[in-house]
Amino acid sequence: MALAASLKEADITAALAACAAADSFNHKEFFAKVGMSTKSADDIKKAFAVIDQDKSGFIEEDELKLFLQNFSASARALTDKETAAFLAVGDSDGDGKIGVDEFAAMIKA
Ligand SMILES: [Ca+2]
Repeated sequence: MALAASLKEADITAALAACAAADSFNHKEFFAKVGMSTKSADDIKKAFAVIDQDKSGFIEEDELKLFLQNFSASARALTDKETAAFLAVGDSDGDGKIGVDEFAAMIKA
């Protein structure tokens, strides 16, 4: 995976293990554990481009739901509840999707 290449495998494993149970995903904890909180703005833009699978320039709800699978193909999908909560945190302009600036703000918050 393109995202995994810029992160430590052990960090990804630990971050995914911490949210293995349904409804246990916490974006702040995940971004910190996986090592994204300390990444440069440029690296965060690259990560955004991977998660934005259809290259629409936004992370939509369906892409957000499969967020964890960008880190490991065998990771679970987020539950509807987690996806909605994640979107609500990131979507500061209320357009129902997450832009690159909103994504960066969420990681650095
Ligand atoms: Ca998209």
